[in-house]
Amino acid sequence: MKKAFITGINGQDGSYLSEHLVDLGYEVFGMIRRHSVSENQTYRIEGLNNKITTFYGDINDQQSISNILKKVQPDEIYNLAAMSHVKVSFEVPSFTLKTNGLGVLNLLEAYKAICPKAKFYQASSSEMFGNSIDSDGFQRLTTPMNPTSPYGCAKVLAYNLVNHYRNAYKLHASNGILFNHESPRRGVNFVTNKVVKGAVEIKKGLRTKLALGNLDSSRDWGHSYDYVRAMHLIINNVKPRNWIVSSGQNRSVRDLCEYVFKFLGLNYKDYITQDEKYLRPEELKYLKGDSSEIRELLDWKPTYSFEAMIDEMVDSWMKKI
Ligand code: G4F
Repeated sequence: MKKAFITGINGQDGSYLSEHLVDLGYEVFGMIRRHSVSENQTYRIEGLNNKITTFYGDINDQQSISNILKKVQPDEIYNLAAMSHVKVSFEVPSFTLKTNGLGVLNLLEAYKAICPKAKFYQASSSEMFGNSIDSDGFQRLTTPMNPTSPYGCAKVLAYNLVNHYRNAYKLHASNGILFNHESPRRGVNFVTNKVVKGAVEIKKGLRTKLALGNLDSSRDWGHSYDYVRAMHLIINNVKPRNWIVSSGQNRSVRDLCEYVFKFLGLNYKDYITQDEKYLRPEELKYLKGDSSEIRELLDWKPTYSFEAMIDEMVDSWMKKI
């Protein structure tokens, strides 16, 4: 039985990845950062309670990582732990750099010292590209990285550390550069789930307006379920390397609002307002990823369209509210 260790196991991606690996017959271990509201921490992985093993730890706490790796001796390490909100990273830049940058260094050091034969996956992000776009309108591995947020800067640091540790110490370490990916398990302060939840509340007469920030930015949105399957393919490729995972299509936040409200029989223009507090000091305006390599070489393809994903999210909120 192969052993997988996942940091950030209780997040959106961690929960889908755990389910996928349990289904594939893995023994799954995960690290959870202590939080004052304990029930908020594990609701995404409650269904897996007796199928996975979790430990308290923190990517900023070298000792906790080393202790867990010594106990588990994993075959595969998935680093999904991060301060994942781009807007919040402007407010806590130092914490973001520590966690998303130096935290990865802590993990790489422990991995190199304790279980160097394991394979390593780093959750890299399309936020690293900032506003660089190739002339054909796509971002790919060769697109320059010009991050536009503390979050993006920290992810570039981690990306380079993974490349360096792979080259210097011959570790099987890979970066998956994932474009935005969503699901009903997405945090409600990310724009997709915020819009879906807000629109359902409006539909049910619980509110009359929804305030957003920039409606003109475009994102390449896929489903987390599809993207965690890519993580497993990436870590199991014979040769460690970097990959792009994306849908290859993009839509603006305005398009998202239009689709969600229309689905509910509403016109978004009657309900969406703009509030400066949701604007970012520097905005990443446009993301569209070229994932042709992973499709051709690892036979990965998404099962969800944008519409199917949003419909699932709407359905989930209609049942919950
Ligand atoms: O949903 P978002 O907050 O996602 P963002 O910033 O693109 O980051 C996500 O994707 C990255 C991959 O590129 C990940 F690395 C990262 O961890 C995270 O998963 O915002 C999407 C867009 C932005 O342009 C933002 O300015 O939506 C715009 N937006 C407009 N109004 C809003 C809002 N975003 C949020 N969160 N809340 C709003 O009210």
